[in-house]
Amino acid sequence: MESTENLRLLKEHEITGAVAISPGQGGLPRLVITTPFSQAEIYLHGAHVTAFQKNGEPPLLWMSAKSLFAPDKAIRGGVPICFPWFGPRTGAPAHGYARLTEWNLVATSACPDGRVTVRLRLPDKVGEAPYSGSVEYIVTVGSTLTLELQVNNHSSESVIFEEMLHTYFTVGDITGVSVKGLHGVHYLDKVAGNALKNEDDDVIRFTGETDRVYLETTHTVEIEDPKLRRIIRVEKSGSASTVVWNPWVAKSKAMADFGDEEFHHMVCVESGNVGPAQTTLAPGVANTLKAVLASRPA
Ligand code: TA6
Repeated sequence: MESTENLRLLKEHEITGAVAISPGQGGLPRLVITTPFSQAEIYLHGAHVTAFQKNGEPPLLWMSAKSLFAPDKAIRGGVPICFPWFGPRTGAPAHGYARLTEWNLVATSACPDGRVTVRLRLPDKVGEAPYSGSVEYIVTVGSTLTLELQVNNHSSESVIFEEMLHTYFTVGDITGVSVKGLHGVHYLDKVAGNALKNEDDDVIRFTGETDRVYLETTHTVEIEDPKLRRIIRVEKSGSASTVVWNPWVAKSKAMADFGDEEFHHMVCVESGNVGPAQTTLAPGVANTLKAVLASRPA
């Protein structure tokens, strides 16, 4: 629970009619963003965008009804920030510590065109990898949702890290969904022992657990959802890896914070730089991972 004083300081970033700040689920500080086009929610915990919905459309981001909202737990859904590593690590949290850390709220702003921008900064972690630079996350809410993860290496040493915007999208029925844009791209198939394969199909369809790390791709990906009659578009820059994931039956049952039947209504299409595409940042250099999430009627 945030202290009264901290909440008072946070509320200085409120913008009437655009940004409201209050305790959210689990008492965690939450920004509620309202624009003429959409609504969104961002928790300081993990700088986690937990909701984005365009007026008149179903939610674009998916959130598990069983997600926990606790300082030592990752939120299940929305856009978890995986940083500075992706995947499991012995003796350390899976997908890194960024999503388990309360980020600092740096600034909020409302643009004349109605879009709202929120800037957050990862506190330097004592004892963690030397990210003595600044890691900032800029979220822009409008008719689209733009996410930018900026890593600045202010140290005198190169830093090496992985990063992934692990985005969960709402779909009407996963068995009717197709994902386009990755034809011909090599991928590591994590449900086949990380076998290296080539995407031979024009579109990806889902008939079982799917967990693929597509390598060396800057492609825009589209998720076609006939049940919700919409197409979701994931455009990115500063990213060479795309992950596609649906846990299906067994993996869903194995996750306490994921409903057994929830896999029918979600798919992850994630944008980042992992594995062979991990980032090495020389001293004084910065880079930005950017994803623009959009949707249109189909
Ligand atoms: O991005 C897919 C993935 O790496 C899967 O292997 C699965 O572990 C998923 O992330 C969720 O990870 P989490 O640590 O959030 O349960």
